[in-house]
Amino acid sequence: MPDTTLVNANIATMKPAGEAYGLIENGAVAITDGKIAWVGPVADLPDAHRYEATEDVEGRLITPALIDCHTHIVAGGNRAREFEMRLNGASYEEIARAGGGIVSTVKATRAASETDLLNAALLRVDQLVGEGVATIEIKSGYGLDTDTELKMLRVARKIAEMRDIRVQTSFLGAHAVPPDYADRADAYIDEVCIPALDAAHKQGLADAVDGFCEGIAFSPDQIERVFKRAAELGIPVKLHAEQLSNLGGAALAARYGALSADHLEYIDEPGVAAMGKAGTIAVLLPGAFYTLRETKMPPIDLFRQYEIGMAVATDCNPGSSPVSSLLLCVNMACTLFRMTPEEALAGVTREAAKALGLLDLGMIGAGMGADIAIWDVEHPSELAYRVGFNPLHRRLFKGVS
Ligand code: DI6
Ligand code: FE
Repeated sequence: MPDTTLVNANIATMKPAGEAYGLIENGAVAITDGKIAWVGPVADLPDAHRYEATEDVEGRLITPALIDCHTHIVAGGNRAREFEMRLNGASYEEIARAGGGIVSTVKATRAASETDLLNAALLRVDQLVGEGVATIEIKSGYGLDTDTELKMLRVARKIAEMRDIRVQTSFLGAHAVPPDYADRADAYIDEVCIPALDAAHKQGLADAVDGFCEGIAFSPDQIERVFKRAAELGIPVKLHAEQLSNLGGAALAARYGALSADHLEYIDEPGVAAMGKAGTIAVLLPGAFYTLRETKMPPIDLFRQYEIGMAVATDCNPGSSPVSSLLLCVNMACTLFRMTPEEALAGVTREAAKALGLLDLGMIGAGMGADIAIWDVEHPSELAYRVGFNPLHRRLFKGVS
């Protein structure tokens, strides 16, 4: 792999201390063997890196490549008709009776071939890659039977073979109670979810375990049974918690040392405190907030007060967040949640990496992976400020474009 040194860059290293964004003006980044070997002002560049192939980026902004740490990007079908029905006045019940909602995505995902699921997902993945994303998390959860959950996870792995992107999978068997187990959620957990998790683990398909802790999905007790098995298997956990109501899911996740608790509009202060103690990252999903026209904000000030790391992700899914632009989510995190542009950019880099347990990504520093985005902007606030604008100049994945 050729060694390269990028020079004449504004570098948002996203290191937490010091300058805002960890900004280095007129900087250089030296890349060796897919890793960052050195970063600092051009004037201080060591001779060893000065004689490598240098590339003048002409004052452009360099950031860590973006990380989308919460997606359901593998899914069958779409729910555009349902979106349209709702806007034509149909009620939620009417749509459900017409076979809509999450159940319709489960049906379509079960029916889809692996190739069809892959091709549909790649259209969305390519959008993200085109915006400088180099790592995505992908959940199962639209199968709700062992075969389809495994099929989704295999497709997620395949995406990492087909594109220059790193994929972290999450097993989300506890996403919804399938129609064949209506009113028998406990039986679903025991008979389907946990055996499917065991199978996914055995096949090396589950990097993490997720769940949906909500009145319309699973109770904290049911989620805890899944988390216990995850702990036995040595798999880290994360949780959709406090999206529509406060069931204490975030505190439960924190007790299991969760990497992240996600959504969190309805979290209370004890929940935030529990996350703080456990070092659990808050993953904020403004695309779902926007699509559902939610009005309750996640408590950003409490997260700041307890020094909770805040990540931002697309939640790309056919129902509550048909969003495949992470830059749009950065803007929405600022406009809808009042995060600062620096917090929002950290949310799709440094904090997103932590939410996935990938501690050698998300910052530009010696020893970190050389996943790098080069932008046609001068200052990082510009990445949060524009809507529907993609200023990506070039993306390096493991040091190579
Ligand atoms: N929370 C959500 O917003 C999505 N899943 C979840 O647990 C909804 C998924 C869908 O509607 O298809
Ligand atoms: Fe989600």
